[in-house]
Amino acid sequence: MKFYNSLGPNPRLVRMFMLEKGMELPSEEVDIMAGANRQEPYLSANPWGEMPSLELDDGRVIAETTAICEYLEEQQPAPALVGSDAAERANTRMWLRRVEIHITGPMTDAFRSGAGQAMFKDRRHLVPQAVDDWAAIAREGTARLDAAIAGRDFIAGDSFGLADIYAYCLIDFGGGVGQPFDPANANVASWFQRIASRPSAEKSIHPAAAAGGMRA
Ligand SMILES: N[C@@H](CCC(=O)N[C@@H](CS)C(=O)NCC(=O)O)C(=O)O
Repeated sequence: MKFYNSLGPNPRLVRMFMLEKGMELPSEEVDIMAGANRQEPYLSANPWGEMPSLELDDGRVIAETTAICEYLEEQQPAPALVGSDAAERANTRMWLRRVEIHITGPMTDAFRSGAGQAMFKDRRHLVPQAVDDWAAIAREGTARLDAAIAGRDFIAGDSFGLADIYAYCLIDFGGGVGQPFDPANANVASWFQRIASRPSAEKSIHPAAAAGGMRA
């Protein structure tokens, strides 16, 4: 297998997942700041042009972070970060979708059309007039998450897993690009610190992140 790696919260979350699993894979760096992910040879591996992706030994390429993490979990089930039975896995997927639809999706759309506009203007259809609304939707989603996790340590229940890794890496990134979560969300704030204190949180930061002033 080969992991196509780069700066960014999405590759970071797969790195954090692998660190938690104790997995190490050969990797190839792709320079997203220079747009190498939008050119050959990367487009032959992943025509969608986004990072990260995982090339399997038979040449097939899996993209989308949660699909990559689920594949890695099937290769190495322990420790279970997606779930150890069908109900646990479904519960993780439910929380991943909730976080993505209500928080991280609108947050990253607001970033690309707002603070990240210079980088993304020739890469995506941007909607600058929607930036404030997307950011507001992400804030509302964070408040809903805050209420939902009252009384428990982790997003999907009693144990740490992929939903925590996914939400943490994206929310941490948001804080560095002008969309910090409101600390009045006390449950989210203590959950965030709980995940940040895991060694994998700092170890998963890309070496180029500091230069770009990013948590990614
Ligand atoms: N939904 C995708 C998101 C991938 C994504 O947006 N990756 C960013 C890096 S964090 C990227 O490739 N940015 C550069 C670009 O879009 O050109 C996933 O889960 O992998």
